[in-house]
Amino acid sequence: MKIDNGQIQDINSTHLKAHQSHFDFLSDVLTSKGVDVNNIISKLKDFQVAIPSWALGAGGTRFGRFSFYGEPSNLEQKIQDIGILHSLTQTAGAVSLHIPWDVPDDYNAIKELANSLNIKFDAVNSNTFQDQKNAKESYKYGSLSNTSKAVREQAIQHNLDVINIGNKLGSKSLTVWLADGSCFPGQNNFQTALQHTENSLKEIYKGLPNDWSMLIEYKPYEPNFYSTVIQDWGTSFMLANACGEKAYSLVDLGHHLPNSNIEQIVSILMLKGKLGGFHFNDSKYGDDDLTVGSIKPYALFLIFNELVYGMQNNPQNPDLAWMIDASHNVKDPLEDLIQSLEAIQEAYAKALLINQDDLKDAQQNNDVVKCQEILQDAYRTDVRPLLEKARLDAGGALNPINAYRTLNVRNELINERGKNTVATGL
Ligand SMILES: [Mn+2]
Repeated sequence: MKIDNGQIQDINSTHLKAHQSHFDFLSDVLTSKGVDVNNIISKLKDFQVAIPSWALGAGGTRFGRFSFYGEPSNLEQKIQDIGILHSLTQTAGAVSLHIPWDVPDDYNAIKELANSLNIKFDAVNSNTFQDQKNAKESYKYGSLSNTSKAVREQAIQHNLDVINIGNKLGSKSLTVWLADGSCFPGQNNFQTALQHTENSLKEIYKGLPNDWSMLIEYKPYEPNFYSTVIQDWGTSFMLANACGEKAYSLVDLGHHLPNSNIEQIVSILMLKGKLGGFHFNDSKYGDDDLTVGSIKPYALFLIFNELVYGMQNNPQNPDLAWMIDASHNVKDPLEDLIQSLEAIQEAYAKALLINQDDLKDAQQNNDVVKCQEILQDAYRTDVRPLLEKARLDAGGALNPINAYRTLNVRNELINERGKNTVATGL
């Protein structure tokens, strides 16, 4: 299924008048405060978030999985789904492939399809957290950190293969997330495990093309429950430094212990020029992979404040690879992703409202109350008309969820694909 622009324009026409009056009002208010509204809209239009190839089907838990009808059963259909998201939201202009779940059969055909839908290939993700069919060695006790050289070599080779696959598609970065760690005290020697991991990453780094970057993700626990080799941003930062200038840390919002100050982590990594990628989701208890902004929208806003500050003040930090890394147990995956994209844009727009000069003055004068007023004035502004305007100008839907439902997208997909399709992934 492909949504054409005429269908979106038809649906938009019924909401245009309401949008215009909301936008005019907000635009007047913001302009009177000295905000450059057009600049914010143009930044929102430029902000594209990659959709991972594993997020188009229903997610599961270790207790089970409830499938969602009409799921994409191959890479072509997954890219078509991202095309639907992108045509409605105009903010999902990239796909992040997981290897080996989504290895293309025909590279040219996949590239052409993505190109026709305006979708780029973002970071490619390796998988050494599962054993693959016919694999010689097992990752049961770790991959890049394993005590066995043969296992480490197999895991290194897999990452090199992933780089090759990504290179054929135009990707420019490799994301490494390791499940390596231990479930019980004494199982691992912490130092040996880290040393093996560092050496293995250096081997992968040697195979990285010059214009590529390597993104090192961290996570404190799960699937191992006593220790994780790359448990936190400090470990990821150390490893990135050890590998070289093309290696960076990747922050996944769900990969922190409760109440971690993620905005501070983001800020420090950008100061050091080492924040390379970012995975969006939300959580209440652990790595819950819930819809972005559904639980802690204010924390998301504070994180975006630091991201915006870093993008404006830290030329030493590269452009970031943005991706949604969420799972959908009970929602239509496409509707869930639309809600996440909206929440990301909303937090970004609010962060862009902050007058950084005023904030700096207030900080300089230790005017704590004023600092909070500046942040919360931005946070309390309903920026949705700005998001609508950015989508409208780019050819997207004023209200993507409404358009998705009006166009009966899920029913169309079920008619095309049937009820019992299953997407590859977890
Ligand atoms: Mn992630």
